[in-house]
Amino acid sequence: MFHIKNSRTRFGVMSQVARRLPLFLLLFLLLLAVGCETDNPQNTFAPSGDVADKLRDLYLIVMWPLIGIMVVVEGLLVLSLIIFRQKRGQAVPRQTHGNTRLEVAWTIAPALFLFVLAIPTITTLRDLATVPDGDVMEIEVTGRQFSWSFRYPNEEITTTNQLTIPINQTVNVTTTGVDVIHSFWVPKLAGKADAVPGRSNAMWFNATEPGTYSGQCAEFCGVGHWEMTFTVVAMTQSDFDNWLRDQQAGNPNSNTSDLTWHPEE
Ligand SMILES: [Cu+2]
Repeated sequence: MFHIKNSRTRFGVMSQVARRLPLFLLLFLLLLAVGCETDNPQNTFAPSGDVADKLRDLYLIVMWPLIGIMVVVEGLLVLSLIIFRQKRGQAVPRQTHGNTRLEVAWTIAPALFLFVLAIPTITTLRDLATVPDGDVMEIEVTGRQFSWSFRYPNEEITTTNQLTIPINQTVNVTTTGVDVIHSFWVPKLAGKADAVPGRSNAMWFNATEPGTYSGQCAEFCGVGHWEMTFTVVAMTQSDFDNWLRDQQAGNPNSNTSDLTWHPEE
């Protein structure tokens, strides 16, 4: 057992901790900075569609005030620890219990804050639940152990593990599963839609920039869950029309893009 014998050893331990503090802080900042990498193919902070944009905005609207609150609360806590710490030879201070006015205040303040936050949250939820007016491309998404199929009911084609769409086109996916619950997720484009056997969920999104977006099953669905990746390829309308014509003609070379996402690309 380790005993702190007297105040001298205690201060010795403290100064050792203090000496290593910069190293710990540096390590902490390094870990924090790693999270800022924006090239990640599934980075929700670098959205490429209107839905993912709205989700990121909502996240930031909530995040910044929360960081402010954390700094104030933690700052007051640390300041109190330093200012009111026990000093040598000091008598036990007057003990107080409860402060009605203060308690009412710190109950009402967070309630008000949550109420204010509810406004952008509900607005965003309503926006995302309503498919925008205009031309909508319907896609029937089916998740199975362990792949995805995408049926285009109006275009009468089906693809596997790759969903090709035109840019700036509202896409409405209807998801279902055939065996267990899966979840359709393309982080840079939209949120998640569970693919549940026996029922269907719907979600709309679009891609505002051409590109290949990596998606994956976001619901653990068995031993092959890790390989349930897919891509959404967004292309210009004319490229899409060509692709679609090839698909409908049954051209075997038309769907040549890799079916799974390769991180090294
Ligand atoms: Cu899965």
